[in-house]
Amino acid sequence: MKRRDFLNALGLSAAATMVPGCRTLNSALSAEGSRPNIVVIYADDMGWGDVGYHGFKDIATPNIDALAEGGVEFGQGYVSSSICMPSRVGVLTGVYQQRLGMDTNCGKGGIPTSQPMIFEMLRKEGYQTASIGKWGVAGEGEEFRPNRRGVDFFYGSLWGSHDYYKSSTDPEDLRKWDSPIMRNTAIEPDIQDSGGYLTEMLTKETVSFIERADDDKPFFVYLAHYAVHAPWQVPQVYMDRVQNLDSHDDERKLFAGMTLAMDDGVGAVVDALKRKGVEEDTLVVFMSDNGTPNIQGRKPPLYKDRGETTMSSPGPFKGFKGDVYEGGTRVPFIAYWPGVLPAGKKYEHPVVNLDVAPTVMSLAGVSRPYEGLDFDGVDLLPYLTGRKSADEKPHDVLYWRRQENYAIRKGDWKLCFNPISGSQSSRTIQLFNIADDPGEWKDLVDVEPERAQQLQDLFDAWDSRLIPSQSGLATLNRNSGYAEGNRINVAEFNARSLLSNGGFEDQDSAKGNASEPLPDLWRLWYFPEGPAVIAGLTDRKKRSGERSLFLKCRKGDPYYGFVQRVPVEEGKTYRLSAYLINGSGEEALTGKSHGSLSLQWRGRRGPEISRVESGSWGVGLSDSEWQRFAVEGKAPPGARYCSCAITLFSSGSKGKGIFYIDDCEFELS
Ligand SMILES: [Ca+2]
Ligand SMILES: [Ca+2]
Repeated sequence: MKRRDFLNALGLSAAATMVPGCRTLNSALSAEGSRPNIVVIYADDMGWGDVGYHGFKDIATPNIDALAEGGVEFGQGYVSSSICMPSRVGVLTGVYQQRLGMDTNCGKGGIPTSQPMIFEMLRKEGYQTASIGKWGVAGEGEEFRPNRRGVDFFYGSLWGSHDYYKSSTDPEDLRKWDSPIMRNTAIEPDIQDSGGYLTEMLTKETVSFIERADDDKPFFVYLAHYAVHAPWQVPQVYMDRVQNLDSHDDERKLFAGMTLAMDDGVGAVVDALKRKGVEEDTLVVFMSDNGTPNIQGRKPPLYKDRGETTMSSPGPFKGFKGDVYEGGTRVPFIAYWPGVLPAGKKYEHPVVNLDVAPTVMSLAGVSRPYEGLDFDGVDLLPYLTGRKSADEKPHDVLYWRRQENYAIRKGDWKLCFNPISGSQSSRTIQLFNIADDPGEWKDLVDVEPERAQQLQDLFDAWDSRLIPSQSGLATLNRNSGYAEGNRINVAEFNARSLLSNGGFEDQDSAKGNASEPLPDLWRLWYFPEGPAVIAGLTDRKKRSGERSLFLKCRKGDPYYGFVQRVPVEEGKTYRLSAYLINGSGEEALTGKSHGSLSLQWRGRRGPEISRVESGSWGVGLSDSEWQRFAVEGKAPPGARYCSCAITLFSSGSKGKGIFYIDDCEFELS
């Protein structure tokens, strides 16, 4: 591209806008008649409170802090997903990963080859490209491997996270924690052979790539550190250097050691740019792929409470990795380019990792992908250099969706639903004002019902157009009838009973052993695993609506029933009730079979704490009148879940052993 065309492509006139105290952007771009180099450093599982420049004193990140001081820090920098793989798909394509069917971590599929990755686009524009560290978007086929996706130099592992001291040389160990370290397509010797530490090895390879990069062509390096993801491993040399930090516990200090090793690497990369004389010709982006995980450390309890600083820190935010709360999605995010981007600027409008690819591609003179979907992110440079006015925002709306979790942010308002956030799921749709309450501790959904509904509709308009997930997991709460006028009523949804569909009018409720059901829908669960339980929806006997659920008690099957796990609050009293009726004539439940309704209290993980059971029912069950059974109990200290169970011990039923259930309810008493 001729220089004039290139500048036009960037939207720069000959008299470009001056950035106070900076070179003009076009003088920087044209000084050597070449395009800038680009370094994107993507940390793993680093939370908002894990960098010094956010004001945290129990962590040491002098080199990352120096990037913020010498560049632009984003006060509201988001990732498009709060877990590894989808976040990486977003940053490496500039497209909402859900539009490519990649909403969640999975080993299936891959970034469609019809959608160019940043490497493929930059290579076509004459860049030398490197991907160092965690690839993490591997997919099943060879066509998804880095060297097939525009990467000139690859060093790292194809799959998820990695042991820092060990690797395998067996190509079959692809998805293990010690998966092979690859140099392009060849497997490297074991890490344990060299006594290396993976964080340092990635730094060394990045520095080496920069040193040997051809001076005639710009380079692009994507450095995807495994740090600071588990496992919790760090050499003593780093621990010695963090001894003086004022940490609230040893595990936070260990985490600080791991972080310091990565921070050293950031410094080494910037030093390499300086030594090569290209620091002012290089855009450096630093960010994390998602926020603080909810499972941290070695000391029980491994599952942490919202707002708790453990090893990694979510700072002031609620939420963890995996959630759509700010603690999962708002991350450290910096753009550094001395002389071009202002130094020490704090940019406060929301931005997202999807902006990285369009920003980088604009520097290469490309405004949209050659094929496939257009960018959802935007070129941030006009916003950062003052070519756009200060009140113009890069994004009107941002969206998040992973399986059943979703969120939308428009202006300062954010609507979100976190039903699959482990033991701290939310069963209602929530509304927060992020400007007043960035931590999302004050739910305003009842205060601003119209605003909540507008955001829900806006979300559904976007979400209903998404394609199915390549993971094969269905998104159970997608409003796919939105275009036909179906609307989810937020107030009605939030007012629903603790467990819905106890009347069994919905086919989903009869699915056996559903792996991760919505927390508020009855599901069939049976023990032991094995031959399919004989149960299902029927209209033969019903108390309400069109259907009830029948269970057939086979001789020899020791135990089965109908169970649902529901989040509960300790100290509150709950009541489970259900209507039951026996089968008639030959199909009736007979013999010694007996069952009960029970409330089984459970903590975050692990065994039951205690239970309460209703009186036993069985052969006395009427075959002509529906009978109501109920059990009530107070959630004991430590209870986070209640398993609501209608179970039957089936020893010795002489008939066909069928009984029916309808109109189950679980409610606050
Ligand atoms: Ca991650
Ligand atoms: Ca019914």
